Amino acid sequence: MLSGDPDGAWSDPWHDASVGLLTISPVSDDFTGTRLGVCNLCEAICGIRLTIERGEVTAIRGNDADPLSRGYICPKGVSMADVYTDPDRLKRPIRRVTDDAGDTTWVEMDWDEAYDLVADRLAATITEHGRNSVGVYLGNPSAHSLGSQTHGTALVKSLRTRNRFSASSVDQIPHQLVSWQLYGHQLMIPVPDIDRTSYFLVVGANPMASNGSLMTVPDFPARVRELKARGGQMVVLDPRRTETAKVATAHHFVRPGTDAVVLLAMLNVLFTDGLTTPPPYVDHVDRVRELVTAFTPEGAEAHSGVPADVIRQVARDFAAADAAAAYGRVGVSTQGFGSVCQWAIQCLNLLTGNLDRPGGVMFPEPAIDIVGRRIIGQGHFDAWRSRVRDSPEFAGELPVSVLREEIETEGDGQVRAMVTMAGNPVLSTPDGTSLARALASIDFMVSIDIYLNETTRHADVILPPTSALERDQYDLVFHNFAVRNTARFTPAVFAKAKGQRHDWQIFSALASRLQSRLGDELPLKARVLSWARMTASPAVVVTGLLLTGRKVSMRQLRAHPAGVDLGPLQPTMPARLQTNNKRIDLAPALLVGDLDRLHASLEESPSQGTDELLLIGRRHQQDCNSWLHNTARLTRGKPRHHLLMHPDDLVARGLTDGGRVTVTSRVGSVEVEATGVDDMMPGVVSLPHGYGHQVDGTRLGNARQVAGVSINDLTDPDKLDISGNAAFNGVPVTVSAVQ
Ligand SMILES: Nc1nc2c(c(=O)[nH]1)N[C@H]1C(S)=C(S)[C@@H](COP(=O)(O)OP(=O)(O)OC[C@H]3O[C@@H](n4cnc5c(=O)[nH]c(N)nc54)[C@H](O)[C@@H]3O)O[C@H]1N2
Ligand SMILES: Nc1nc2c(c(=O)[nH]1)N[C@H]1C(S)=C(S)[C@@H](COP(=O)(O)OP(=O)(O)OC[C@H]3O[C@@H](n4cnc5c(=O)[nH]c(N)nc54)[C@H](O)[C@@H]3O)O[C@H]1N2
Ligand code: SF4
Ligand SMILES: [Mo]
Repeated sequence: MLSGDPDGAWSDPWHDASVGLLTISPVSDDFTGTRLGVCNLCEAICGIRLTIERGEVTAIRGNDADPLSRGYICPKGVSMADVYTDPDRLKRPIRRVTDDAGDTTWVEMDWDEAYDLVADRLAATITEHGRNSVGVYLGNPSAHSLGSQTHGTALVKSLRTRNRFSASSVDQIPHQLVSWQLYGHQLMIPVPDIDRTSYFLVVGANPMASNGSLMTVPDFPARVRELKARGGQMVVLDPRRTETAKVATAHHFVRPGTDAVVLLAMLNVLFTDGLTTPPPYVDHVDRVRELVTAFTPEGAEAHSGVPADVIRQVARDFAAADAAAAYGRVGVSTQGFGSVCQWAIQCLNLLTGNLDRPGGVMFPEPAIDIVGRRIIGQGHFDAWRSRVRDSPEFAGELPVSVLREEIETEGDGQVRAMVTMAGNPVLSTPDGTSLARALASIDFMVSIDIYLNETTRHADVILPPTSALERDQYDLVFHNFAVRNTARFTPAVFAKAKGQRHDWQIFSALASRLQSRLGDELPLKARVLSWARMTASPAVVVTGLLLTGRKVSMRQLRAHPAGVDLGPLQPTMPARLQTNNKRIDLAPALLVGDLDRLHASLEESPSQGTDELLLIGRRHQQDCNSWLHNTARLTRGKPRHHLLMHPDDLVARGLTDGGRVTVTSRVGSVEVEATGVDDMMPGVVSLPHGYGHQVDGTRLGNARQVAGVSINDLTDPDKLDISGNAAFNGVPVTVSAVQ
């Protein structure tokens, strides 16, 4: 347990010991001046400068002195303080109480009472039904909170359940699987060296809106302008003419879900034209040559709609460029052949000598090397399978698409209690409405979240941690994907309010209570170590981890709160490879094996002339997955939840621009306004994810400003990539006028 007063701003003795004289204290209620902070809303991790008047944030700007973000900030960063001041944000634990009439109210409780209740219920479930009867789901902001990284995963591990789930399996598992297979570590994911490249191929990503992902690239717009100014090209493959496509030198429509054949056909062109120059530490190049002979540009055109000439030209230009970087993101990882796509993208970079080359794709060397030091494990696949569907795990997690059936199917190993942390799977995972039904039926659920949302409303107890401006931050994850090597530690701007807890304190308190209830399963030494780990603050953990890296110390970081520049990305291969033999197997059996499934799927292409359209997702600059819909600043203006479709597709169905339509898939149907735009590829429609906030006519605390519909009431939990990742893109739907 923690010693000291958990209500104090610095509650643990370790913290005070670590910071010494260089501590920047959180601002007091009457503080007027500026303070540096960091935006944790997306992967760009922009440094920000807050203007504070008498303790209130009056303006947020980008920090010009930040060596990575260089003064950039987007509209979400400007709104960061809106979350801090939001009266709907939860600050005390609440418990759901249902009266005899079935009406629900939420009652505040104190922390100790809440911790005890949660620990009692989880421990009782485990004692009665075994370890796997507790399911865990980690949402996206877990990756953006230091405390969650240092203490949250430890709590999850201590539960020792196989029913672990996260937003990763609706996002980037294909990248992780491919990196593990090729480079020996799931997070050894090369990033485009955008500042030095001359040819940037972007497949299924929209960094102009998303600010980049698995590529920490603040100020993407300026970096693209610079790329074009030095004569470089950016070529985009996307079924929508996106914000990124509009600033590209070329954009080509691709039929959703068919990128694998396009990318494999590009490899085919490299081989037939003799354009391959792989590095000496790569094996089985000839096997790849054989495998791609079946994928011709003409065949790819028939499936994807990308002209064969374009496929040839892109492959040739890519190989001829001084330095080229191929990059694919959510559009190509959340589809049926996500892993094949990511593999083909790596092959494109490797075969043209662009891996580990300045201007190609490179491996960042963060001050805390989460890969090389194995702070995060290498990865593994199929060490166990899900009970009902027999789906393999990856890196200790099962696909979240199987969660509903694991809760609803009776029997040994059934999930009877859930822990969710910083997530909203009811809106963010396939067939969310059915998942909501399952969560409503569960014996016990606890959510660690700052809002009452579509998911946490099913919890028995919600434990709300402090929000981002109240806690220390060091990006353990995103420095590993940054386009430049930098390091930055940002102390909390505001003191934790009385009666609040940091997320790491919540994890620590729950872990220790669970341990005492479940008995002394661990030997004394392990218990002492785990106590030390769980009671040391995140800042102390970071201080220690920085020591191991020897690139920069906590003292230096505290002296330079804008961040320390560690220079441009450098070649590190093959020394840094995490494979046993320090070589890359370009044709691993697991990925090659999936080509059979690809061939089979090409045989059964959908019949032409049907009424079917293919549904894809969409992100807007002012959205943040399913949250931030409670801030007026980010939600005003034209509604953006509409179904986008090509005007010809509207006309063909007798629909009018702006009219209400019913969109129906195998899984469900939604009613929404349709907008005709020729930015859509004909035959393709798009809805953003993270909407669909209306619940029984009442708005929850996370979204009083907007409603919309949830695209994940249409997406299909049966459609998975080989990695277990959900296939969100290319969902067959029909669209008709609302009757
Ligand atoms: N159809 C479709 N679905 C998608 C996607 C898509 O492209 N198409 N994208 C997918 C992707 S890439 C992702 S990452 C997922 C996201 O899926 P999730 O992670 O499940 O959902 P979020 O909307 O990010 O939910 C974040 C929750 O964390 C809470 N929160 C915010 N800050 C904190 C904090 O500091 N601590 C705690 N404890 N809670 C906090 C918010 O209140 C919110 O409830 O959605 C996926 N779903
Ligand atoms: N503003 C904002 N920024 C965000 C987020 C947010 O919600 N809002 N979320 C953050 C998160 S969690 C993530 S993971 C990142 C994601 O970052 P990105 O991947 O850059 O974002 P998306 O907008 O999902 O881009 C996916 C693109 O793929 C296209 N696409 C869809 N289907 C296909 C297909 O079959 N083939 C091809 N080639 N393209 C296809 C879509 O049209 C879209 O343009 O963004 C992060 N940043
Ligand atoms: S791009 Fe915007 S949301 Fe992302 S970190 Fe920067 S300011 Fe925050
Ligand atoms: Mo994501």
